[in-house]
Amino acid sequence: TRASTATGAIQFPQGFLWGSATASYQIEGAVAEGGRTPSIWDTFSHTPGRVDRGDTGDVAVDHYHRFREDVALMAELGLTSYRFSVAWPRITPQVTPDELGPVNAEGIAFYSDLVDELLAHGISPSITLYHWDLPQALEDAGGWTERRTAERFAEYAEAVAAALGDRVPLFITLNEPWCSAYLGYASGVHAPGRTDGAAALAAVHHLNLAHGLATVAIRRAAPAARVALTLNLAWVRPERPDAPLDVDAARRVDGLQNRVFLDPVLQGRYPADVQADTAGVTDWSFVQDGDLDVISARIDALGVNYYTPTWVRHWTRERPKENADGHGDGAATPWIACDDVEFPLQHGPKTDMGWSIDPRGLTELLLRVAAEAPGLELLVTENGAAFPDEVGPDGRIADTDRIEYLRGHLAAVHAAIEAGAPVTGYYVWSLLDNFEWAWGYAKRFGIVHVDYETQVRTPKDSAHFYAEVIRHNGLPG
Ligand code: PNW
Repeated sequence: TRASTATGAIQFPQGFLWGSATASYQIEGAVAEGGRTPSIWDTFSHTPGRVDRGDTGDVAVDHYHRFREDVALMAELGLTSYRFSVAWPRITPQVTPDELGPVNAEGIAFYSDLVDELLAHGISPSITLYHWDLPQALEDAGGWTERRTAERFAEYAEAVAAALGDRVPLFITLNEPWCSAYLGYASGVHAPGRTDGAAALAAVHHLNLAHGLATVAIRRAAPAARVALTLNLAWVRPERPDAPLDVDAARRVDGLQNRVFLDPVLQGRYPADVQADTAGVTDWSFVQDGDLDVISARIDALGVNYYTPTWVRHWTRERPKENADGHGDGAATPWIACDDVEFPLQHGPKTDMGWSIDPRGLTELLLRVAAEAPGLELLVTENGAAFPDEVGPDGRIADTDRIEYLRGHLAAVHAAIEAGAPVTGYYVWSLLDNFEWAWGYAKRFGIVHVDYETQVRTPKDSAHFYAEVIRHNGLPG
């Protein structure tokens, strides 16, 4: 049955999940409460020079104390699902590389109360188990370069699933392992701030392994729950499709961003070209017998995060590298063995991140994954835009640019569904303005404005727009 009506309105399938997403360190604050110990983001944000203006998540938007107010807001907007992450250091604050340590009842209680509050408002919780707040004690022993981190992660995931799995229908193991591995260990713009390509590739594998081990552990602890993985896949385009060197650059970027995560999970193997391209950096001896069987454990859904397309071009030393992705230049790059690749600047509209706006990429990515993993359910677990807010004299925030961004990308999701991609939900990033990692509070992604002095929440026009979308289960014609 077609999902569109004849009037030009766009109608989503019945039961489509309408959500918004957040992450623990970006919103919770209360970093020293409830028995929580430091994560790598506490250490990183408190290291001078790492985060814009020295911002930290110490207070953030105080969600730890205001979660009931925030759930009431979600209910007002009509959200049917909410994706949030659990802070690992709240759950097992004493974890060491060799031992998980005791499960902290206060940590479990916070998330249990949040889950109950959501369910009481008819909102379905989707839990991300790792959105980048690794316990610092594990980083001190090597972090994701260390195999034992993956083993401890699976035990932590099992503890959360055992405590909440009776009420939580979906667990997402990892959020964007691309960021954790390459921004954390190669370019160093995210915690723990290391700049070592070999370490980053070891991190890629141990994150994949962590996902696989956790998938098995969650199924054991919570047989009724579904398990997913969220990737930030890139729609990679060669700037000159007829230039073989641009096409080869696109192949390598696609390998490092997409296939090094998709192939092991979906097919149980690492892409041979990526292993060959990076042979000068690492011998991949961190991959042990049996690992790929674990990593390819069946998942119930794949989460796709999409913000912007990735245009690539072969680079020669005649002029400075262009750097439209914000990562390609400088001494440290996340792009291993891609010294001859640049990210050409694009014309056209951009968000406050400098990310160009092109909803086609979202359609293309969803269709690609649908073709590669026939029948696998897909979720858009993040999509959204940062724009500077103009608070009007009446206190209203008329973020028409964000509304247009969302409208275009919702149409793109719908186009993918029409073309056969089994997409069952969409989560706006983000519910609230929050701590935007290396950018601190300078970038605002929320559909709800937060005054960082008073912690007052004000729904922007985009929140009202989204509420209308949810009410209609689609976009009015
Ligand atoms: C994602 N990059 O992060 C995260 O999942 C969110 O926590 C974050 O707030 C959101 O997107 C907006 O940035 C990314 O630099 C952070 O390529 C940085 C990059 C990509 C994703």
